Amino acid sequence: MTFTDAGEIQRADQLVVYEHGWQSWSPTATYPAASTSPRPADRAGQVMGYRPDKRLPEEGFQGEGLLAVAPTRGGPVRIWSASDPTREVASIRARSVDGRLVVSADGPVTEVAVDAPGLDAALAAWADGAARACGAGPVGSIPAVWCSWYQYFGGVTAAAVTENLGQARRLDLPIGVFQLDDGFSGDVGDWLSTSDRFGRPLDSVAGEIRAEGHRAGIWTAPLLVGERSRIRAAHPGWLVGGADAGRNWGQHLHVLDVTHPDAAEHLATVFRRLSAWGFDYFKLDFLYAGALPGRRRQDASAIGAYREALRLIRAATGPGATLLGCGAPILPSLGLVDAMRVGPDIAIHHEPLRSGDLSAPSGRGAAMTVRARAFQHGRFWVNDPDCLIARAEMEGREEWAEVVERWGGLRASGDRLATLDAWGLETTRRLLTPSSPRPLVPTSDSGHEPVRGREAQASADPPPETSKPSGSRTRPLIS
Ligand code: 9PG
Repeated sequence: MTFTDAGEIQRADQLVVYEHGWQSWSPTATYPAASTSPRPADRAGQVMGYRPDKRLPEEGFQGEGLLAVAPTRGGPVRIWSASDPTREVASIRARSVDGRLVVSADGPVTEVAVDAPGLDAALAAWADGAARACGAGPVGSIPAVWCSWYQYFGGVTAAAVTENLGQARRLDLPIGVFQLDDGFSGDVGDWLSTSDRFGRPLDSVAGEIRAEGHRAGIWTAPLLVGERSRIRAAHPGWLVGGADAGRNWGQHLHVLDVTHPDAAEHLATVFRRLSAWGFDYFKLDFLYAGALPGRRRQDASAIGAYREALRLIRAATGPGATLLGCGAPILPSLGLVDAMRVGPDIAIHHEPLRSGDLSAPSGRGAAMTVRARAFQHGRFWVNDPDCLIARAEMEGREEWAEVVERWGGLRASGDRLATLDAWGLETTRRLLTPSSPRPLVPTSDSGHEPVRGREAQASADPPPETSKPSGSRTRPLIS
């Protein structure tokens, strides 16, 4: 991996750096140029939360396919980005050298200078171009969702879904999609069977959701194959050689090789079956696995194979289905998903537990990265900030509701509805609207009406130049 200098800017002490992380959960923020962005605590943290196959520099920054530099006192924003992120995503570094900021990259990048009223507006203008070039959009609207994960986690049961369907009806909540999350399946990779603990087959759950007048949604991690799964035992030849997708669910995770015709057919069959059972909203999780380098059956790049996997899923689910990427490499997904998780998991605790790592579940980590990717909403896809958690045990629930309302696109509820208090219920009801198709961050030349209400506040947000560089190692300027 060789880095070649791509640009240089004087007076690093008067600059801020916007560093864009690789996948949904990767920290993304703006920092004083003389500081250093967060690093994973260990190799496991890097695989799950950062870019697994790229070394990080000791100091400074490494944006994955996107890095911007803005003067603190205003002026043109310089943006370096992968020239064609649907083929190759260069890592883009910035480091201070004798008071200057030196930008370098390990692959093809394009630089633009945008004269915009602030960093967000500049990134929005860049995103308009990237969306056009990669065939992303037009962005539609997605109905409000209920999701089982943030209350029930891996312990979800069919009975819990039934209970919340009943509560949604009694409370007359405007929920369009009921989405079953992780916890139902026999094992990682065996997506069509449910465990005895979950209690019922998937077709019956989908039928019940639809009979209540909702769309049925389901979580899978379609490109993962668990060490213990039946599919791994039956088809060891379907795995990407040498690709390590990390550990979760108490087991080692392999990657499905979609360049193997039988594995590709298997993937399509899984999604055709889920569709036939009535599901038409698919949360596709741990997608970073599909873009890991490794030995594949056919000569395909990691990103090429990843995009082929998403095309297969689209073809199998049909044009009417909603695809939500999660744990997904952001820029390689352009043009292929309807919605994208743009931050790490929300949690009822504000501070991240795993050694303070901002890619781990937390209120602080989610708010930071969701805010930093707001400009992608309505341009690339519907941004998913993650679920609203409105129950009383949620630390800082007012602040998180504000993030979801202001910087999010997709509106989803993550609570057991029966347990909501008056504030929780009122806030859930108010926020559960279909997502707005309108880009969240206006550009100076976007032709949009000057936005009003909460989004007007977004555009009038103080640009980063009003913040004082703190010189801190990990604290972003915009939080
Ligand atoms: C289900 C969940 C939810 C959630 C997703 C994803 O071990 N890990 O590092 C790890 C990271 C994220 C994660 C789970 C584990 O969450 O974002 O919404 O669907 O999977 O397992």
